[in-house]
Amino acid sequence: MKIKTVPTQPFDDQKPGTSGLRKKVKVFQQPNYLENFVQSIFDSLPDTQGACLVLGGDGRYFNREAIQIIIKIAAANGFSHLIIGQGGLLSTPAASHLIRKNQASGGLVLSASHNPGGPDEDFGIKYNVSNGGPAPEKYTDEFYRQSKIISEYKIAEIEDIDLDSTGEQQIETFKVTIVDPVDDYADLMNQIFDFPLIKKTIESGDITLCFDAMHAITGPYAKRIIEKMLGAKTGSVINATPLPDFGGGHPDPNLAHAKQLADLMFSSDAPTFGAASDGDGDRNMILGNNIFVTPSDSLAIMAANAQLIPGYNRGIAGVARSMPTSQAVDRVAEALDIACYETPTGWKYFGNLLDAGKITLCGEESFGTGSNHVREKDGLWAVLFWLNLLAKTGQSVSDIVHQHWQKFGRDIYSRHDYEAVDLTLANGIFDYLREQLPSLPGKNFGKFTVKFADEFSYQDPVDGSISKNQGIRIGFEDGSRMVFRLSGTGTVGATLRIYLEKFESDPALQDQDAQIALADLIDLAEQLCEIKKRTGRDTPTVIT
Ligand code: G16
Repeated sequence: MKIKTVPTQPFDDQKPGTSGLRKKVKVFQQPNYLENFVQSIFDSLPDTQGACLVLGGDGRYFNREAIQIIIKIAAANGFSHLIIGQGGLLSTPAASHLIRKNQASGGLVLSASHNPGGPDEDFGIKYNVSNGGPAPEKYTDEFYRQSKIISEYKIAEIEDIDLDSTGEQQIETFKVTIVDPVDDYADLMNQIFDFPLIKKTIESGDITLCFDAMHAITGPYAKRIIEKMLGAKTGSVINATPLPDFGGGHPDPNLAHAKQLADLMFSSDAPTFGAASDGDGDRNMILGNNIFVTPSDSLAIMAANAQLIPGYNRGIAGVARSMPTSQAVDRVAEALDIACYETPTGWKYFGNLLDAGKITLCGEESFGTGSNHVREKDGLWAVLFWLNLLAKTGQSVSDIVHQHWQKFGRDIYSRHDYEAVDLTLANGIFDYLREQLPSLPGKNFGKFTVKFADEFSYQDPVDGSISKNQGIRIGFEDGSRMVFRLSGTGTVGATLRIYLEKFESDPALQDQDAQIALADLIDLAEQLCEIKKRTGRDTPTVIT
């Protein structure tokens, strides 16, 4: 195989964010941009000689071209085996599973997750390590360091690989296996959940459902699993064909972006269950007939009911949530007498806890839930968990949620996002917040008295590594909390996130609209951070 060494210059903006490197497609299309980053990853790995790599993406614009380039760079860097999803497609959790199942040295997933796709939109690339999980910081720091000193990359001069036919293709000692993207993942789900029971309940009409794949990667997975294997009517999965631009939509499963589904679920024709997933299939949104389940509540409900699911019927070891996620799961952990860990935002922080067996379930407010079955959050897994729960209990989504609140209380929760904020303004807001932190504890703001105010820092209980500056937390004596963070996944300016939560133990007050229940806290957040005043905006870009 002929290998070409190409001289190159570093780019100064290849620092991975919360989940890999995300940029506009046009940035990735610059000569050598993708090549540099992939070579920087390979230069950071201890050994690529003879190694096996999993490769696939969410099908967004530039996916196929990027895959052909990566195949050639991988071959030139000594990888001997690539496992690629047919058509270049793999959901993030399916890629995680394939890495684990094949004991691959790692994987590259091409996705900008829930960000829009298309020639003028976003592309992304992330590396997952041999446990199937996102590369921890010590890796991503090294990728960035290499990207700043790179002077050449290696590329094999071979023909493009046929991505559309399953089976093996061999070029000298280099082997490419094209696999059906759904097969192995569907088998894994079948092992965890009670498929016969779910199927029976769906076929009897006790569960009616709509799953919105948002023209993204979960279309083929949901068609196979929900319609074919579990017997839901054809058409139960909507927007099921992955499109390079996601049909012009924003593949983010929340009430604002999955509007078609949200409108249906809050109408008089609502089925009993509704769900959606995102661009790369790791996020989920859960709805019932006229009810939306917040991701934080969903995690807590899963933890409280895990023993009803075959894959977890021997109990769960512990749980974890990202810091801005509501404290609902903490209450369940306390009742179950199991550990509950609070980690920074980013799925990579759950990896060590899962590997060490300290936790079984984990989740984030950003529509991510998962377990030890893979090392990524998993959208369809969460949907199947809920379907199994509905089938097993015979209850509606609304009944399950209200019973949970009655037992544990409700953590009323909302997140306000301000997108594309000018970077200098955003930094000014954070400087202003930081200045106030030392003087806040003990201060009264109407009915709220500040209990603590700090900048979150995390020490990993397994390897002792420390991650600082992970968001500003202000907690109040009554258990309410607000958190301010800058997103690590946005691609334009800064995205400022304000997370608000309030605990309500009185069942008579639990059914309130979150924005109304949190109104005082929302006003106080503005008083403390001045985002509206400083940016001149009157409302958040997105409220979830
Ligand atoms: C990624 C990470 C998540 C994180 C989310 C939002 O999700 O994997 O752990 O919660 O981004 O991060 P941020 O608040 O920094 O934008 P995804 O689905 O985009 O890969």
